[in-house]
Amino acid sequence: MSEKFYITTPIYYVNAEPHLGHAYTTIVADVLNRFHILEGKETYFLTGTDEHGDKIVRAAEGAGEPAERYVDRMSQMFRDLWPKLGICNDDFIRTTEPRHKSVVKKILERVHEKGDIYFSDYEGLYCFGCERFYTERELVEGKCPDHLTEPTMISESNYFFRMSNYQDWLIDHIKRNPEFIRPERYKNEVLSFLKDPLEDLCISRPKSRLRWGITLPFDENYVTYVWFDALINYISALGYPEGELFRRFWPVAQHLVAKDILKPHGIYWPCMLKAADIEPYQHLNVHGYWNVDEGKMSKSLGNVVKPLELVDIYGLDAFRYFLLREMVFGLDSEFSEDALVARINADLANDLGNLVSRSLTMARKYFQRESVQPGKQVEIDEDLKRRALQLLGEYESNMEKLGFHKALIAIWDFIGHVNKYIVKTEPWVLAKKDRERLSSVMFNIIESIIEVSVLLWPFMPATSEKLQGILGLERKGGDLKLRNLGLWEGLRDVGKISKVPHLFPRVEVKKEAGVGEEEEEQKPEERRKEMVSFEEFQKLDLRVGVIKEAHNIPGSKKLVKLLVDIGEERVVVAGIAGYYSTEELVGKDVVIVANLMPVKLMGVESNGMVLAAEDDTGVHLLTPDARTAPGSKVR
Ligand code: ME8
Repeated sequence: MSEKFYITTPIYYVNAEPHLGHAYTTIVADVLNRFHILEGKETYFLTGTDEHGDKIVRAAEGAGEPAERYVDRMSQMFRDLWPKLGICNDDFIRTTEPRHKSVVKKILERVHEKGDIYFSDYEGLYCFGCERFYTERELVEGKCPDHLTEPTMISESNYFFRMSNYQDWLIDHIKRNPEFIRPERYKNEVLSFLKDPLEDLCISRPKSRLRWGITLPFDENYVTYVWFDALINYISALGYPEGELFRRFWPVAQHLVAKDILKPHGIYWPCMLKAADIEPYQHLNVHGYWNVDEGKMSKSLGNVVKPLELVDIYGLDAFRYFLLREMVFGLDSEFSEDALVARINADLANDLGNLVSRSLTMARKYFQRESVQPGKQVEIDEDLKRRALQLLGEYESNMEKLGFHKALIAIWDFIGHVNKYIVKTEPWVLAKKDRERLSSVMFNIIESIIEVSVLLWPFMPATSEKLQGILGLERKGGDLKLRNLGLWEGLRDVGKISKVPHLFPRVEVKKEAGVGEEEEEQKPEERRKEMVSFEEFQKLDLRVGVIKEAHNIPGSKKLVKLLVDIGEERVVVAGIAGYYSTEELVGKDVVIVANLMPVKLMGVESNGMVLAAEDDTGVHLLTPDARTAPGSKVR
């Protein structure tokens, strides 16, 4: 029997349209799900919508619609969005569905029968935004820390869940299962919260105040608190208690949430499960926030980023790649369109785009499957194969640990090596004089591209499938498993190679300054400068150099710091960050102005200027057309 994997996203509130944050969590869940498919596992992926509670009632009133119609319409927006973001969820649950309501009632009955639910008078400070009571201690300057509003004093009789009964068990469980809540910072946050005695959880709302919810099975006059209702979706969707899906997938359940809902998932939910005699989930994976303009995205601030608008402009795979490459899982990230464009130009148009277009165009021209028949001797490039295997290992271990950005860095590192291999082996020269060797070289290149295409599938499914389609691979997308890689035998499936489309067009960057200096956009006739004498020209010391190191400059989107060997080592700052990745710059031959007055840019002293040409397609470094010794004079 194959191994299993079950991943969930939060079920999103339907009081507002989906935004970048919802898109990110759901895309991460999709990436994880696809990765486990590549590992050959049987997977299940659940998302959905959270539709009860005060907040929803108020949103429906605001929209002038009955709650039923409002939640149907809003939930459909989420459901419609996911396929447009390449999301392949197996189920979509709504808390207003009968299949969910009946499980909530079952759990309530069970916990009630056990004696873990009691009725009591309560007076407390209530935040309508969070839909929960706050203790004085939790408030910041008397206000709700999330909504920054003063809570309202409410006095009423309610039902309470004896969460405090499970505090010691939970502390022990977290300590014995260090990966239960991850990354570690969030585990520590929960443990630190558990240092103080847990208060029991108020799990009901009187119908006199709120009717929009699931009626308590043991008291007609109350509805269930929205969090107690919502968390149960993770098992109701699996058909708890008898469902086949529940039996198969619950033991391997993993939740994915942002840090805003750490407490309900890290504390309430495990205690609820324990009280209902259900095994706890396996992992709670917690990520940080996407911030905009240095603050959290929020409808009231008017800084909500709409995912589909970005996808329409930049394409789905570029968007998915950016989100996963840019955010370190667990930490916050600042969203900016400039950063997205820089990634598209450097990583996708340049590195991946170049590799794909040059190799597959050559493959189409020089190579078809017949060139490498099984049994025919090919010379495997051991260095490339070793790197490919190493990549496979790094990829798997990073993906398991939610280190998505590291997995992508490892793939791009490999792409850099394959690009170098092509430059070194010069297949276009071999095509004229050594067809045998050409077969071997193309074999190594195509095997590398097959590996890249498979590893990219979770992140960029359409691109991956397009690449595999060009190669005429018989098995595509998730059909190729990780265990098929590493053997370097994917070629057995390669068919007729088709025409190579342009995968990632470079995005034009408006108003970018020229290399090394700020320059206003000028009309061509204004660009022509005044004449200089030969003597004046000779004052310039132009040298050939080779880039030894390249580093991004923190806080700058445009500048990179280069260490250039021009016979001696020079630090040069260049405005090319949006056009080249640092990995790609290392090893490049360039021409520099070696006697330019030093200048400090973003705190780094630059001792020279790298020459580059700029047109509508971007900035291109000037390079001698044959290897020239570093330090050679340019005349
Ligand atoms: O909390 N950055 O629903 P919700 C990253 N219904 N992720 C973000 C984000 C941001 N700025 N903003 C939102 C609820 N998210 C409850 C959940 S589950 C049983 C009930 C994502 O619509 C992130 O996943 O407020 C966060 O946890 C979730 O949306 C909150 O969605």
